[in-house]
Amino acid sequence: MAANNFPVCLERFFRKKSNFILLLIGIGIGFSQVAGQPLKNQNQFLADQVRAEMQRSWHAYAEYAWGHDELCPISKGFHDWYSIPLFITPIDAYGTLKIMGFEKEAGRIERYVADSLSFDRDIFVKTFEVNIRILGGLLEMYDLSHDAKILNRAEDFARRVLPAFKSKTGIPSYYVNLKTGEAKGDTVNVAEGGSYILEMGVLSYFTNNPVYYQTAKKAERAIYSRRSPLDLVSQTIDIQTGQWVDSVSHIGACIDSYYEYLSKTWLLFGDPELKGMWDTSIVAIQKYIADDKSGMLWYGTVNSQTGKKVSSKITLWDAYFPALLALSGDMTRAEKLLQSWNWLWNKNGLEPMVYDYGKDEIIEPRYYLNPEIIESTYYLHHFSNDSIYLREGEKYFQDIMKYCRTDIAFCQVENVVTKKRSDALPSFFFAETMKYFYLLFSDKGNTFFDEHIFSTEAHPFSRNDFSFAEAKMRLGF
Ligand code: DMJ
Repeated sequence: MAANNFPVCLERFFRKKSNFILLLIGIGIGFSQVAGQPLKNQNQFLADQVRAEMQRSWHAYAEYAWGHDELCPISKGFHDWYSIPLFITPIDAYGTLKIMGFEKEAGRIERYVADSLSFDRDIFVKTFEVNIRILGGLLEMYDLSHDAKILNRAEDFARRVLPAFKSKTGIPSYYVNLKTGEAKGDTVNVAEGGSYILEMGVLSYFTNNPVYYQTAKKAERAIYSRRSPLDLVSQTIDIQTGQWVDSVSHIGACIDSYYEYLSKTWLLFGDPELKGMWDTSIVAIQKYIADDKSGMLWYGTVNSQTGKKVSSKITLWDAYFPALLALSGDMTRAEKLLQSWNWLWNKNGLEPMVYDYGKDEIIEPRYYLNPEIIESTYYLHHFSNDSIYLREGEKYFQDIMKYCRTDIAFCQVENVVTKKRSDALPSFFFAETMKYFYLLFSDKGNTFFDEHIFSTEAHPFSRNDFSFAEAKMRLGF
């Protein structure tokens, strides 16, 4: 009976136009729930998974390597950069733990830094590396905790690094001794010479002392003023004579964060001189270095004086550049370039350290858990809101889970083809790789992006904490 009457009911139902419209709306809502809801859950699930993996790896560090610079994730030992440990992994990891809500773990780091850590050490440290990891990490720690003791630590550390800048050009030496202030190493690459201005600017702002910013700015000017007539910098410079040691120019490893900081320093503090440097540089980069190869966009290496192409080798660090392009408003090139990187990642499931796009050949097959492709994926997802970036990021995460996960944490891979592993876990995995994965998948990611500028080591600084007018006075520009 009921079955026979059913079509009659339907006919009556559809005869009423309003009922029909209601039905269409219902189907629409149903569809959007079926299509939209699982996607949202999938991203939330991924964010939770990243968070759980961060916690697991952090606990492994705390159990096997506490107090030391890095965890050895296969042998369950530790590795120190110098004869005395500097607590590099915890300082780098702090912000990620805090952003993910691991208050207890972050609090333990904060207390150790405030009460027990000393930088009064007779060791020569790499000026660039300790600036981006230690000073950047301490400043992020202060920005998130507002603990005055942490700011004192950061300032104490910066004072120990400043003697490195006492060269004839103002570009810092490769090494500086944290106790004696002795500096050594007169040859540096442009990234090592010109990536201090963001951290030093933040410190100047917090301490109301322009000396940090001005010192770093002098180095920035020293490099920029030696650019070629084509407005291109070379890769390596002598910090005493100011002479270039080579004549290659590119946007990748060994130059990368110099460009990054021209743009980001302008965005965080509003110093127009930095904007001018960036605007001039990016025009030259697009004119001479951008390279279309078989429909794919890459950025190779050219001669800085002639602009002539000298190499099509790129490194996995170069994958930061789509993020920088997106940040400066060039989404067309940013998206095209990131698709080249995505293609390269998917050839092997992890990206090689050095690749020749001209020859389609892997030159260095290592993958060291680097964050740059994930960083760019996060930026591009933010600016485009295109879910393709979530799915590409998901693939990177799955591959890292598949090839780099150990029973206690994650490890580097010596060869992306054979997937041979090595017993090392760099601090930037905690500071950057996991942070960018989490922010990409998490609901928080979009707002967080708008509110912050990330350092080259992914230490975020809250834009609200820095007014342009105050910066002008405190930084002295
Ligand atoms: C990080 O330490 C920083 O991002 C640096 O600027 C270069 N890349 C490494 C991680 O790959």
